[in-house]
Amino acid sequence: MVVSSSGDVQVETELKYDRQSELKAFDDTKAGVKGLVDSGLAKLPRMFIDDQFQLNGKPECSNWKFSIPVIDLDSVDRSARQRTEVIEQVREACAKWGFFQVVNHGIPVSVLDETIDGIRRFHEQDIEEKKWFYSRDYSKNVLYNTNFDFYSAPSTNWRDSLTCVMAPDPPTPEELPAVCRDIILEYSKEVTKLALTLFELMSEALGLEPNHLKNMGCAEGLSLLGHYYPACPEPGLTMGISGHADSGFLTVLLQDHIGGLQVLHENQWLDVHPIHGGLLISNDKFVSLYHRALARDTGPRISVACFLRTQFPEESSRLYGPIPELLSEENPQVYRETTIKEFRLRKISMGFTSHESSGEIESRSPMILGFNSLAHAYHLREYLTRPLGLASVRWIRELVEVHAISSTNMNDK
Ligand SMILES: O=C(O)CCC(=O)C(=O)O
Repeated sequence: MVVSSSGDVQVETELKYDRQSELKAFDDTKAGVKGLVDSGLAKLPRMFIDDQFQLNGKPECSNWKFSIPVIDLDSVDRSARQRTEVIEQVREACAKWGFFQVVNHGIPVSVLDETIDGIRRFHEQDIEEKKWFYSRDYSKNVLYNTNFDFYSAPSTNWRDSLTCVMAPDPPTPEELPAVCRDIILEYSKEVTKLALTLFELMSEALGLEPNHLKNMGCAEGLSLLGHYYPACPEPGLTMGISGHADSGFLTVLLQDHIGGLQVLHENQWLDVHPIHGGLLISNDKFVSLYHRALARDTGPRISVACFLRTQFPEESSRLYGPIPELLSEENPQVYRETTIKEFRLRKISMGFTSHESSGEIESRSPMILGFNSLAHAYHLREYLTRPLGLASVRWIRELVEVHAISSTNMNDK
């Protein structure tokens, strides 16, 4: 065929592009994004280019009008009055944002700094040492790779991650990478302690007994993800982590000073400026916030996400659904119950990028967008099969009523 216009050239190039082969060749190196950067690349390989981000990304949209709530946990055990004040702050932050920063949380800053350094050491060690951990077998407790949804996502994120499943069945110390073993064990203990405090506060914020969420098993499973985002030669073309909402009960996120994390609030992407010694808390109760991390031309950026989630055996027939104590005639059940297996399969098949790239967010009806934020609109579909029962029953009910789809989905067992 004679190519006579730039349009035709484009079509021809598209036809020739074999994404799966490019992915496979990259995956086979086991060197991750860090390996690419070390090889001295100046332009982004095609597999990383995120067309949707270029169209919709508007990366610099921080807005001074909003600031993410910062909650000081110092006074939580001082007096009943001070505890009540903190609980009220938690309730409001969870309901309005689904995301807040905590300071004076009890984890020494030296532990936070060493955790970041440990994750850096892992990713920056000799490739021959690191390769042993490279895997896509998520039945393993410890592994490293580039993107969990690597082969299914429409574009690859500029990020490598070390995954360590620390509870309920922790790896033996020897299974953890030697360069960060001690600090991963120590940080996991500290995060679990903090999570128990937060679950108490959240239970009380819901009007439940302090131990309610703990007794439901919310703090039994812990996965730690140590992300490494190398400096990117063309940060306007790709994402560090695509927009998503977390699927566990609670996430505790530690980030270094580089920045790049953004949350979607009232239809705007807001920068989450790092606070040294602070931790970000995101949860699935009230609102589960849509967030993402940009690729930056400075770096590496390091973050450590700890997901408190259920870890019952995948085959367990245990059903998760709305908390019975929160249901009433005024607040009837909106989500159907589901098993962990069903939920996981759905999450894996959706990946991160599918929501944005499919245009799902952009194509919401004006009514939904007007009703609340884009983040909420995104959650509508996911929540209907969400098993954890921690969502705001009242809010979801209203949203579902607006779209009159409640009964269809409730019956969709
Ligand atoms: O690196 C970050 O700041 C975000 C990480 C994140 O969103 C995740 O691990 O789910």
